Amino acid sequence: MTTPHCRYDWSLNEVQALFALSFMELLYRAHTVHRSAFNIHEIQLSSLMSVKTGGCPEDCAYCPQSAHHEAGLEKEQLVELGRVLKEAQAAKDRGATRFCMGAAWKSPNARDFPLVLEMVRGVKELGMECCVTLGSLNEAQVQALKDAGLSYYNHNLDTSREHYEKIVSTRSFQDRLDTLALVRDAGIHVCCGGILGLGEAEQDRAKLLMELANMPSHPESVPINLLVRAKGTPLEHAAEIDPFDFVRTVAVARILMPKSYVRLSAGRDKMDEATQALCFFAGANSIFFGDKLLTTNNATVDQDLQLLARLDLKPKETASEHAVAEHAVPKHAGLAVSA
Ligand code: SAM
Ligand code: DTB
Ligand code: SF4
Repeated sequence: MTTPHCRYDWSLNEVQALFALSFMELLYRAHTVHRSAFNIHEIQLSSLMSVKTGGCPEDCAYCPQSAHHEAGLEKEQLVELGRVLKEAQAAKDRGATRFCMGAAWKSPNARDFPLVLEMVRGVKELGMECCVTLGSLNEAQVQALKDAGLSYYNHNLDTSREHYEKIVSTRSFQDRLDTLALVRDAGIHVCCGGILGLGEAEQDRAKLLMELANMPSHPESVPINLLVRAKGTPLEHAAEIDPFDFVRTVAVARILMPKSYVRLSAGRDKMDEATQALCFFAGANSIFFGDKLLTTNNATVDQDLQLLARLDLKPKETASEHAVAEHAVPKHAGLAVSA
């Protein structure tokens, strides 16, 4: 494996030119980058659990957990620590190295936040990487998560800045960037990606990926979700996207962010296996593993184990705690280092 060069100054023209490559040329280039940075036979497995479901004050058009839509979900309280740890242990036993917990919040509240910190500590004690997604954070919350040992914070940009306004009105794209900056500056790994199938144009996909790739450091984890068209949401009847366009987006993500884990995320239960195989060839090297995502179904554990075996892929065995992405400017560039 050679060390691929990471860039942080991609122009929209350059990214659009990648999307415009012939499909075979794009896949060839993405796969070449992929094998220069990773073991192409390894797939990282993350398991998901919803620790606080439904009743969210935000109005994200795609989300069944928003209180603004009638998706038929019961609003639930924060789940108990014991249940979380039992699920995390079960996820570890079936081979997951990362446990991700999601809460349907605009931002964490003072009553529940200390309990989430307990969950983070508990998952870390099991020897797993821990990721949470809790909405917007302030500096004190970020520091508390860091002190609890949090490995990753998931906070998606979802789409381009321009298209974002058509999808969410209760927060701005800039709000998302602000939380991401706090998380990154605290030294917590960033998990940040998007959703395809929100009625966006190819240019919106290019802009989303450019936004991610031009951050001061590449998000260590980049989830690419295919919209789960949940009943009762405004996007319930959104048009299906061409699976090859999904593969293209994964390929461009791999080229722009050579050292990041690119996760083939929500939507796999409706994606045929050949498409998933193309995504793995194009550079996806992580999946959500477990029968359920947050509130909707995932591909099942049995299906996934069979798929991995048929593709000669194996689960990544150890948690990749160390950063994989490098920084545009070395983190301590300002400090004099004398020989
Ligand atoms: N409330 C927090 C937030 O939005 O930041 C965390 C939980 S939220 C469910 C986490 C992410 O799930 C969203 O940012 C979005 O990218 C993804 N998501 C939600 N509903 C989805 C759907 N129907 N299909 C695909 N991805 C979805
Ligand atoms: C991400 O990018 N996808 C996950 C996770 N981060 C938190 C969520 C997918 C949710 C799919 C719809 C649901 O199950 O509610
Ligand atoms: Fe709430 Fe997150 Fe769903 Fe938006 S995506 S409605 S913030 S749970």
